[in-house]
Amino acid sequence: MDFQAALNFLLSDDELVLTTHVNADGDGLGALLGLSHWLTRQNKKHRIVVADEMPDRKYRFLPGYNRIESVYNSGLAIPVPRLVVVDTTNRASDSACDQDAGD
Ligand SMILES: [Mn+2]
Repeated sequence: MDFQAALNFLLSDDELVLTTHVNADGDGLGALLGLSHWLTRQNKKHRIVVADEMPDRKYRFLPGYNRIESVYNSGLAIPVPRLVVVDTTNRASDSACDQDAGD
């Protein structure tokens, strides 16, 4: 996906769900929250979701940490019109989106 295609994807009218790999670490959370900050400035509706119970509280100083939602063991099926997975070299099935794997 080239830059313009990525920009078009991010700025579409659909709500975005942002996530990262399990055991979210500083680079994953930083990428999530940095993207979230930019999307907020674009008035772009989005959610930040992780598969972990919650990210390590040592990262709670990061702006936007309180906006992170957990789907850990919730069985929660959230609508995902558009998904952005950051900081992963693995398949998306290793991230929060595997909660609905097979659907
Ligand atoms: Mn990472």
